[in-house]
Amino acid sequence: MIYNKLVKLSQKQANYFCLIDPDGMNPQKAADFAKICQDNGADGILVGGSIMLENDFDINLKAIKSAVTIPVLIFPGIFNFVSPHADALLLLSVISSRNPQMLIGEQVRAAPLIKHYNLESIGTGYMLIDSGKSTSVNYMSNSLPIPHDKDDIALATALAGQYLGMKIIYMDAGSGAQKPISDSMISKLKENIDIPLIIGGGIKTPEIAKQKAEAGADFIVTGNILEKNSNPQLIRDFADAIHSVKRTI
Ligand code: 1GP
Repeated sequence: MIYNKLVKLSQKQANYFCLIDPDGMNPQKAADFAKICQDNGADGILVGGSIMLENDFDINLKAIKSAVTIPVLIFPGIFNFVSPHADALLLLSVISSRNPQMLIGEQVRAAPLIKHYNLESIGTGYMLIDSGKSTSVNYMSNSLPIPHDKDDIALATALAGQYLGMKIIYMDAGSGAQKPISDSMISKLKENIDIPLIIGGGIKTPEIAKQKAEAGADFIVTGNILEKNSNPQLIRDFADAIHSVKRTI
């Protein structure tokens, strides 16, 4: 099970996920990019985005999966992204939202396909945090983010997710966020929840990534920055900075 692998990784050190938005990419480019991520230290590949203008998700996912051996996880911005060509699907419920479609409606639509493909599904409490500007995911999910400085609300939301049986919390400032999630919010969650914590949105440098890992992120996600600069050395620098943060349990 991929989930067990992720838990083991999170007990050892902080880890690095590269997010690939496959919309409009050609399969060879998607596969090559995934391989560069793996070769430079990424621990997993997330595949997804907020919108799909080209109908190429499946074919790109398949190409990515065949290029790497690290876990390939579907990160569904919208839930018509169910495909058998992944190791697992992060089945998100946007628990920061009060929009029923994002809390349960999309998941009901996705569930029969997940069953059909016998796809490992990882119940994920997905929390949007305000980042200073409206992000695609705010707009597409029609939900208000949790205020940037309300650590207590974020903690209560994450605990609710955990008590509801979710297996992982993904706290996201949204792709291209002006400011990433604060260290204090990350620490507050890390100190109080027992399930792995993914942090993403607006993480632009290896130094910031390391800081977020030290605050308590078990998995750091970068997306945008690699779209702008896919220099393998930058990926290596992110991976090294993040992996330097060890966990003692
Ligand atoms: C977005 O957390 C991811 O959902 C990554 O964000 O694109 O800003 O790195 P960035």
